[in-house]
Amino acid sequence: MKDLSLFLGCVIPNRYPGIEKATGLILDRLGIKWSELKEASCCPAPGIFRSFDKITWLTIAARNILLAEENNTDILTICNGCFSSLMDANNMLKNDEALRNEVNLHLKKINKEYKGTIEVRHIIEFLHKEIGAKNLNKLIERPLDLRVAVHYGCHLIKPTKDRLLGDWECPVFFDELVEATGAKSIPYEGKTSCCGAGGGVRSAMLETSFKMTEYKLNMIKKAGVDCIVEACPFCHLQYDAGQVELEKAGKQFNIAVVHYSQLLGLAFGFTPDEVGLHLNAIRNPEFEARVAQLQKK
Ligand code: 9S8
Ligand code: 9S8
Ligand code: COM
Repeated sequence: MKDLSLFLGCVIPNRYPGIEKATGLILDRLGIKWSELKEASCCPAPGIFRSFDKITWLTIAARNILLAEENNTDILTICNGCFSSLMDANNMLKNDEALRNEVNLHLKKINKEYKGTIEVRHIIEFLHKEIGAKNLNKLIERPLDLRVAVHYGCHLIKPTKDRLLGDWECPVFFDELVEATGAKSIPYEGKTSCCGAGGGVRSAMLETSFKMTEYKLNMIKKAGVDCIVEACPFCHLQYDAGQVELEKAGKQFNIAVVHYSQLLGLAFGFTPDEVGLHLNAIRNPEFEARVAQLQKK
């Protein structure tokens, strides 16, 4: 296995840098060799760029991928959208010579070439395949006996033919990793549906986007959980900042939103502040008190 270049994308550095910090903490704790992918740009976001112009999307993605090729590392993504763009672009370019040549013609203008020598990984898929839920569980010092609503997000599981992460109608790999921390994944209606942010919906149709988020939050609240766990900063933003927007319309949820890197960080004994939960718009004191209590055990 190659070392990893961590691809941050746009939302984490700009809105939730705590997720970056938490990811570094857990990778170090797991003894995984990684460094930040320097000079990377937007992946570019699949829901926006891929929908408008395929070659532009592919060329920008190829430039990001070749930065990792130059370091002889694989790419690790901690966002579903970044995973989708970089993984799909990598597959398309590896398997289609004509497309590769066309993209390389553009890259030649900056003296770069995409070769197709590395893999693109997503933190959930990576931990599940390379470490496994059972092994991860053995490393947990503070089992987090929490009730969790797992949100997969669209791009982690769809399109199914390109993801190969398991049965997408009822995927379990993410739940298994969540349960490895000692938490319990609680079923809820609409679990694999969209948070409302992606595919350009948040940018183009804000009202529709919030309707989708409200539906998800209602179902999650009904399930009676301590927090939402996702693995995508865009979903994180939609659930966290979205609750603030919904509050303005008189709809109160007050549900803590936690990226998987942060959850695993808590299970390794790092404090909520150390994993960046203090940067969330929604801070649920009951949730944090519960975490503190579990960490003392
Ligand atoms: S980069 Fe630019 S907008 Fe974003 S975070 Fe994830 S998807 Fe890729
Ligand atoms: S769900 Fe539908 S498109 Fe997506 S992955 Fe993250 S943002 Fe939330
Ligand atoms: C969602 C990314 S994670 S995008 O909005 O579909 O591009």
